[in-house]
Amino acid sequence: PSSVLPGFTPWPPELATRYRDEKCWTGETFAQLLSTRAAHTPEAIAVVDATHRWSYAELDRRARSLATGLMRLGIGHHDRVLVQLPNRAEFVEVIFALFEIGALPVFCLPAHRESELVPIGNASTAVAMITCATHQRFDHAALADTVRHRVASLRHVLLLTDDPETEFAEGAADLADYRDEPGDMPELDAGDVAFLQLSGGSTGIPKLIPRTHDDYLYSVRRSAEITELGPDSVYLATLPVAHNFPMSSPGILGALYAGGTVAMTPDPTPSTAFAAIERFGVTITGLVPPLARLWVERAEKGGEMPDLSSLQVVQVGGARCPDELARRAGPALGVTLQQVFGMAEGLVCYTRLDDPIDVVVATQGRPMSELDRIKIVDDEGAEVAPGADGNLKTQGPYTIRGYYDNPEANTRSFDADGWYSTGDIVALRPDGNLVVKGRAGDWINRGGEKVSAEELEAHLLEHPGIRDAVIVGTPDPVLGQRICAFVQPVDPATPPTLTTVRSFVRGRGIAAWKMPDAVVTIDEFPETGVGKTSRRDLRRLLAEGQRAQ
Ligand code: J2J
Repeated sequence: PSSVLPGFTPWPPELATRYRDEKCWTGETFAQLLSTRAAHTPEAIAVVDATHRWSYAELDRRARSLATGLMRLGIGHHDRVLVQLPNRAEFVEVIFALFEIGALPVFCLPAHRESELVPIGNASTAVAMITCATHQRFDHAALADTVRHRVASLRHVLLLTDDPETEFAEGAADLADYRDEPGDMPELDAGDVAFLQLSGGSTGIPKLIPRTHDDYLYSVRRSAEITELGPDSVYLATLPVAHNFPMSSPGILGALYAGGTVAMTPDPTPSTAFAAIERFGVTITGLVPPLARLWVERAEKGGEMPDLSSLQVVQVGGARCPDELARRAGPALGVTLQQVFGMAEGLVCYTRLDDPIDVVVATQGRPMSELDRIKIVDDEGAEVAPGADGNLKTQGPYTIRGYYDNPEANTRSFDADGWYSTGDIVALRPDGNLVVKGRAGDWINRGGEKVSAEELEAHLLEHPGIRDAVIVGTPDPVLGQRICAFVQPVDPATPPTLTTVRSFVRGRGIAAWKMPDAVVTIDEFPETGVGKTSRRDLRRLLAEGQRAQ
């Protein structure tokens, strides 16, 4: 099948030709990548976790086996499938099974709950959901059942379980029952969409990011080159692997591209992750700044500790890494630090492994491709003076030209010439490296997890004791930003407390990282002086007031 996915915005033909001529887009699909590796180094270890150790041949056979079972269920080309799995070997098996048949994984996070999963399921008109029965004592089978009832298109729920005796709700089946004898796989086009990634901090209709085999494999290949991956590399998936960063920068796909090994850990804290590093001989991993701080502090403390000597590179990204932390990280962990500034929509910047320490400590690096284009503009769209702060826009061989089936979001984020507005405020140094200064958009970056102010406000407005609410990101030494809820109570005599607000929003089924960190009661919201109150101005005002305290 070679039809174009409806709702996908392709690159203009002349650019597509250029990206092919320049050998960015090579025409290889993910399924071909895996089968090539399996043919060349069948015995090499592709994936390990606490209980699995699969060679490339084994992974390839498993992926085709599951693909065959999924086809038996009627899942096929372009069908969207919600995938909500923690960091375990089966994640790789499942996504490659879907890649084999041209079905599109929609990458959900284990922390997502029904408030996220239902809109994602509906926006993608998903036909199936693949999740685990339980994870960290949470009943994902029950969650999937709720999602199935609220997403009309969802026909199948497949559950990964460690216990073959488990009984599921009606309409759910054991994933293991679909591991069939591998059959023939369809021919696929590398220009086709391979999966849908999620954009951080979306409000309303989720912004789904369609990535093609061609464009994504290019970003994976360049990332693997820049991080110098090879057959001896062992990448530890520390962050939730559905995130774009551990998936592709270079992430698990980079490790597989290079013929190396993917190691999975479900728990990123030093006690578990350090043991995994020793056990699997991990050479590289990626962290968000708060996690990097935990690791650095644990390593600096010294004492009895697993052997980390295999570790060569630690990447930090997803949120701004404080210079002070960047300076300590390399020596503390005995590694080369690499800063990564990327986005699921495309553009990824890296400091290079041989960059001077000043660049590694104080910048978020430079685009990975010669063909990436960036410009930094003021609020009127004019390019700023060299070195000045401005809004970052980008386009290039692996940056999308539009969200999936979302004209409204596309009007906001993409201009007629195909420039994507990242929402990031950055400055370009004379040496070509970018420094991330902040966000123009209304979402909060809480240690790498993105939270839409508007989305959380909408939840709070449902609270019977809250008349109005404004969510603001306030500075936090560890997380970068924390979530502060300004609330105007219905009855000032009994204002809602942090505990009651948190339990209320938790009850609404949202990801735990979106919980407010603080609640500030306010009698009246300040006017912003432009007549009608703009919530964006209001947020800015409250944030400034909070900072001044
Ligand atoms: C400051 N802000 C950063 C950084 C991302 C690699 C690495 C990260 C992501 C990611 C990714 C930052 N310093 N080093 O997809 O492939 C903020 C910016 C950006 C947004 C994107 C990858 N690294 N950010 O974090 O799609 O605001 O991707 O626009 O989740 O995170 O978020 P996301």
